[in-house]
Amino acid sequence: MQKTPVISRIRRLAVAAVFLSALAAFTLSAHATTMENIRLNQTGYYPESRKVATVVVSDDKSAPSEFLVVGVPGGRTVFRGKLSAELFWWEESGERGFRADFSAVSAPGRYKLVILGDVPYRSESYPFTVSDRAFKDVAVASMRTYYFQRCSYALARKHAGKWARAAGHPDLDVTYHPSSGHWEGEGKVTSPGGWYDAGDFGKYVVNSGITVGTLLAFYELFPNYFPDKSLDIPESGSGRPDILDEVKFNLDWMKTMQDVDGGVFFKLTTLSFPGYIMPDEDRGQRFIIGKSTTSSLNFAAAMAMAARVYAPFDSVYAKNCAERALLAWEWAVKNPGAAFKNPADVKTGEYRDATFDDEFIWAAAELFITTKEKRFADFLKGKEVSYSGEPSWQNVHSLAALSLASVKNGLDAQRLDTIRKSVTKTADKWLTEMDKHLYRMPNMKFIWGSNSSFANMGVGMIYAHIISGDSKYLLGAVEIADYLLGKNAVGISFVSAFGTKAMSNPHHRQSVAGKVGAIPGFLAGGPNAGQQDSAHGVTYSSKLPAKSYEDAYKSYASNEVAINWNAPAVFLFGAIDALMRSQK
Ligand code: G3I
Ligand code: 9MR
Repeated sequence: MQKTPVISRIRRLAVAAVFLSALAAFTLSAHATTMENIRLNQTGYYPESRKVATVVVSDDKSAPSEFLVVGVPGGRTVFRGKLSAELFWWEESGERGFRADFSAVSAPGRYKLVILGDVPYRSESYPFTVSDRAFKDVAVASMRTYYFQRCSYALARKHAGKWARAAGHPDLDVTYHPSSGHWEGEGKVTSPGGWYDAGDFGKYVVNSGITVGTLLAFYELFPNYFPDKSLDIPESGSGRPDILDEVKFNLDWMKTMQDVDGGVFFKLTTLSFPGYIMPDEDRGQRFIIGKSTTSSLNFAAAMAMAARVYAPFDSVYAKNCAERALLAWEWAVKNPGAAFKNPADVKTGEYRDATFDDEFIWAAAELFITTKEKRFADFLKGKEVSYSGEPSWQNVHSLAALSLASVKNGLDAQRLDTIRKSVTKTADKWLTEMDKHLYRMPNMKFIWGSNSSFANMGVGMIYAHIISGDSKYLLGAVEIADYLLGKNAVGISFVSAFGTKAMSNPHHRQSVAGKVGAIPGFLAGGPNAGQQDSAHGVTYSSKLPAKSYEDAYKSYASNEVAINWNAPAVFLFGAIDALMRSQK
């Protein structure tokens, strides 16, 4: 008898709960139509971030004007805002849209945006978080990708999880290609280790150089960000920062690419790209190919940086890096115009470059900082060194400016001031462009690897922030990271495993052949107006530059991953996370 009131109360509550959840489902279904037209960072924002989503509309009169930010789950409204009065237009994506500024939402939590208005605009976004370590996980994952790129190396389940794999390419019996200046009869070359360049299994010194340069530059500014035991790699626990253990894996290989005369070979690959197979299945003969001014100078710059960075940990190793850097430099001075071109029988990556001034300046700058030798000061005298745009594997000039602007060196105060101002001036130009842009982004050409250009712009903004102390640059850098994580014209997070709709089919042989999904933390090359792979089985849904992207494994022109593209992503995510934390 006594039970009845209790049971009936429970029943009444249950009926109410069913009614409420039905109401919630009804409210949601009224909204839950198109997530695609709200473009925002699908991973997360810092409490202090400027939070601006892009709401794409078609050109009709029923355009929305208001939006909500609601909690997930629960749907409690935490903010009600108005869309921008201005309707923006971006010709690169052929899109028209409003901005939704929800910067005021700063309490840690999980949310989504709900656009109020008539169909078809009534919609809600992918969920995102607000957290004071918003980019920590993506920074760690993007740095951990280098472990997965290790050549001649088995990935153990303990560190690699379901992506564990056998070692591939021992590279203990590599053949000299005649383009190397040696011939086969001289015997086999031993050149194990290093990182695979990208989705392919080649190892290219030019690209290794800029990658190591970017990662070591990050270390010089943020030595405590990836400390020992932070990356869950086999060397974790060595007593040395994990980032330096990982970079050393590639440096050791780079050293094997130096010829006896100091010059540095161009690449180590098969004659053509293999199919979609695992590293250990790729048994084709590998060759040491070419020797060039660019490979020698990028090697010199990277080794010069390594010499100063590794000195406190291992003076013998560091000294060897310095000696090798000098030998490579001297070779380049004697061979200032040795261009690399693929020999007729070689079809792998060419990293074609016709101008070497930028490589000379970068190598001289790093050698000057490390050795303080007068010959490098003399070399830099009278040469313009400035930061006028983001670096790329092809144009490394601005890396010289960034190092000189931030690492202690003996340049005179006036020259340093000019270099530093060039960084803030370029960052100012980008901020001005961002103010006018639908997505609040700097203007850019959508070339092969465009995402790395954006990431490098973000890195430039980080330097501008460090040089000036002005947080407007840091906030700008965060917005560039937002682009990579979903605030873009295809509405996808370009970083694998980060975001509800994240890149998941990279042109990455291990990921394709492994059949266990994409390894997390890789940045896709991104929209590429060239669409060079359209003749090789890739169908693009748009011809517009900012939409020239397909999350398809065959799309090597828009969806490959590469060590030189991930490096500025690591820098950007890691620097933002470190700086946001230190601002508190
Ligand atoms: O330099 C011109 C520039 O003047 C012009 O405005 C622009 C317009 O398209 O093109 C520029 O040349 C482009 C060049 O990259 C430099 O950006 C070429 O069109 C473009 O085809 C070339 O793409 C390179 C690609 O290899 C093909 O060679 C990428 O930068 C480079 O990152 C990529 O690297 C490959 C390796 O070869 C092999 N391993 C994978 C790696 C990543 O895809
Ligand atoms: O898979 C290759 C990729 O790693 C390179 O970056 C790209 C550009 O050099 O080339 C890819 O290989 C393609 C080749 O160039 C053309 N035929 C299709 C290949 C992809 O399966």
